[in-house]
Amino acid sequence: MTRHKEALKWVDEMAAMCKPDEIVWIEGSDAEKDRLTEQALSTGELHLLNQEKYPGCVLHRTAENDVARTEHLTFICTRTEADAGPTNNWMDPKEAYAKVGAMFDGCMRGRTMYVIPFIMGVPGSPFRKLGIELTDSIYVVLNMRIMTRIGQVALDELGENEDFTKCLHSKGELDIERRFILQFPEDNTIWSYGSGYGGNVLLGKKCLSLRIASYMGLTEGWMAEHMLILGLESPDGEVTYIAGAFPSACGKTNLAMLIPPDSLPGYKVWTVGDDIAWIRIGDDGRLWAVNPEAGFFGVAPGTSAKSNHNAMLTASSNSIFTNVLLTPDNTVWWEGMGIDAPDQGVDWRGKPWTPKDGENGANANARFTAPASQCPVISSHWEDPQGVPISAILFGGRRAKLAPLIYESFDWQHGSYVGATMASETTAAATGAVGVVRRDPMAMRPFCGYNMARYFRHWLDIGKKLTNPPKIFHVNWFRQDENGEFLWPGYGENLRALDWVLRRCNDKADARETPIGYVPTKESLNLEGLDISDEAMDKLLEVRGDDWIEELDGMQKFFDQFGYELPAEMLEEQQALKTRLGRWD
Ligand code: SAT
Ligand code: MN
Repeated sequence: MTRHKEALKWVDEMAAMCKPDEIVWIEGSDAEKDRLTEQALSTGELHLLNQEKYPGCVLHRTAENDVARTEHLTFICTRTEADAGPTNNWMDPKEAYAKVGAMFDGCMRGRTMYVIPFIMGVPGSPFRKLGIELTDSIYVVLNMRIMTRIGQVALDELGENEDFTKCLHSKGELDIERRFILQFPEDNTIWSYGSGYGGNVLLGKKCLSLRIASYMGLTEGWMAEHMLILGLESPDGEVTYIAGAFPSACGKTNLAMLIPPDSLPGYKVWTVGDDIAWIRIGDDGRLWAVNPEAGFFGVAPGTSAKSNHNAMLTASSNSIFTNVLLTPDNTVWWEGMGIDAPDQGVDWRGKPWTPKDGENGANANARFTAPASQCPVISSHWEDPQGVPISAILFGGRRAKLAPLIYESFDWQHGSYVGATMASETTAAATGAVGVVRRDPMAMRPFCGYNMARYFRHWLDIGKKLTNPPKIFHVNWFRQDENGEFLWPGYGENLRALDWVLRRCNDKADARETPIGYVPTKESLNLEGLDISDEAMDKLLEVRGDDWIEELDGMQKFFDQFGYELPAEMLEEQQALKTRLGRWD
């Protein structure tokens, strides 16, 4: 337990509200993990997988109505609506505490409340943040154990009076009509009710490390971003760090663990993080990034030995699989795993399944939770308390049309505009329609804990303080031809774009200047050993003025909702792009 008076008082108060039968403080030991796993196996909450093939691995199925983040039930609860801004759902904190407090009242009767002290970031780092999550779900405890650093190590950091984020979670009745994910940035508090799925309930992840942390970053002068971090080692042995913001389920984990193709010898990619970066200005005027997480919560479907062998190896032991197919030999399978489907199995709903059913065996948003330390290419710097220095930032989304394979912005301000106006087709990571283009600035639309116009301001302000800013690029692996076929092979071949980034950072690659930024000349990309037609390359590097002029409308509409809060620099950039496009043919 702890001598932290405020923590003890808060746990008491929440227990008085939720009325659990029992309260258990999590210490983080292996014996405790075994005990909890046993218990969850005995109730069916977890299923033990084939321990020869998947040692230490278990399977969990969430409720059918609870398989992805529910953005429409996620609220930023600030005193004024303007502080949440037009891209967030807002609820008055008083109303939110009363409304959802009534749901929490007595919700843990007959259940145990687990108290999970946790650290986002590494122990002893000046940049780590502390939290305590109260939950009635063993699945949450075991996931938090992988994704964060929990138990005694966190209590040690908490001491008697360190700040911490108060995180309260209950599965409630798993009723979508009684489900709320509430962030109270001004109170450093998170309440999550009625869900048992990933991002809704592993409160250290999106809720703390992005929504609450983005607000902390605003007030404390740093940035919490939805970014992977990788180290790119070039043939001469030098490692350059790149951060990349992509919406959920757009390949961040794959890029962070990329395996270079044989035709590009000498390169190596080292993983620092696959989802979240906390970024600060170093004494050297550069940006330095840490990964606050300790594990990966990766999308299973589409992950294969071919697309991401490192992820397959990372998740082959001590991992939790959620909503995948269970095979007759008691292992896991999902669509796009690169091996034939079993003749039969138990699908993510828990129902008998055969490939002939025509239905997916795994949910499209099925996940694996795996310890980062097991990643074969984890960077030796992934736990450096100061983080790693960032030389380039990538923004990217899924765009069938418009955005070329890669382009470089003119400078930080223009790069911030490129990030602010990025858009992507929606994926299965959140409930709702899939494949609809929506604006997703810096891939932070679902995760910004305050008014997004002020978030843009923050980006611009940070840039002004950098004497050595990273270059900012936009990438698009998902451009399609007229027949809807992807033009770019993706995966390991994405290294060719990273190689161009690296050489741009060292002034060693050509580009042509276009209205949207610097686009590679075909010759400046290393296409050695890649089987791709000239026409496909032309299409991939094409910038069509008319399409971009059309795009300006959507960008303007998006900006309009912010009114006077939108930084003038954004309109300046928008106008400058318009002018450049007008002059271009
Ligand atoms: O469910 S999570 O929010 O953790 C994953 C994602 O959507 O990126
Ligand atoms: Mn994510």
